[in-house]
Amino acid sequence: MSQPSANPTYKLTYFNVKALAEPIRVLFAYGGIDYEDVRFQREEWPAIKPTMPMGQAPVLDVDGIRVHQSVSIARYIAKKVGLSGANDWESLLIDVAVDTVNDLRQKISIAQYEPDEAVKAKKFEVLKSETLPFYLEKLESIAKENNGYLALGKLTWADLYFVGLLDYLNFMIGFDLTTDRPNLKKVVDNVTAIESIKAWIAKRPETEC
Ligand SMILES: N[C@@H](CCC(=O)N[C@@H](CS)C(=O)NCC(=O)O)C(=O)O
Repeated sequence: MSQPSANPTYKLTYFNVKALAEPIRVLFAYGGIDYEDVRFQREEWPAIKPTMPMGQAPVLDVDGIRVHQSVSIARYIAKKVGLSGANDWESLLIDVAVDTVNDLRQKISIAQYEPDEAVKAKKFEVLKSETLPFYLEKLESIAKENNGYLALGKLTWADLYFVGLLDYLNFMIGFDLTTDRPNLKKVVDNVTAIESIKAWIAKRPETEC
């Protein structure tokens, strides 16, 4: 099976939103890696969907070889930019943080994309009264233990993953999840203070989520 070159070209394809692609874009920005940021409109999706490996986006073309799954792609780019673990144990702790943030994302999504309005309202009630307080308290104490990071007490791709996803989570839930969570806010501040990421945030397209 063909493999990309040592210095490949990258093309990231996704809807014109931050959502699942933004952690990958933030990682590219952090590493100063050039890539083509292809964004399509919702109306274009039905024609694009059949061309996707699993009928979903985002996908990354690496030297023209197409891969899917946003977290796997983020982990791959994290290795390229030096934000993954130094050994298997460190990598495990980073993955634990990433998977916990992703679990939270999935729980919010289940409520957000519920088609029945009455059921959706009920799901949001449970989300706001039980699920969010539980997850946010856990994540807040993880960030506290790690001194404003989500793993290893230093910057890893788990922090960029969380911050990259945060606008989408906030959009779905309708408020800023870091409100009254000073240590989670510190994670955001630590990531957004990085010059290359600050520059990306300043120049990226304005999107609703
Ligand atoms: N596990 C996949 C999920 C991808 C996913 O759910 N993509 C959504 C957009 S956020 C999608 O393509 N939706 C359109 C569809 O399924 O038709 C990943 O993380 O990349």
